[in-house]
Amino acid sequence: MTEKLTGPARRSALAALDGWSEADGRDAIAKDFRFADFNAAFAFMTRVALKAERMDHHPEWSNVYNRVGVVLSTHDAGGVTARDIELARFIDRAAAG
Ligand code: H2B
Repeated sequence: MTEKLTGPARRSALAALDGWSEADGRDAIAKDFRFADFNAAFAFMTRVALKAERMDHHPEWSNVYNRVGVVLSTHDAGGVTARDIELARFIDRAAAG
């Protein structure tokens, strides 16, 4: 199983990401995205969904029109692991188009 990221390794992994922060009240990272409209938001979610299936690692997310809130955590590990960091990097690229 992938190890939970803690301490300095976690802080530097998070610092290397763009705009991700510690989720409130749980061991997870989070970021909110805003797009031009629902079509752009859903296209983004589709790109992320296909990647999530390939990785067998899935985001927790919500969508309201052009906004998508994403929370990443590795359920099996009960916290943030390198798999969440990898998916977060992909998600940032997918949001950039
Ligand atoms: N996604 C996330 N975020 N964490 C997991 O531990 C996880 C997952 N486990 N997607 C996978 C699916 C597991 O439940 C299946 C059975 O491989």
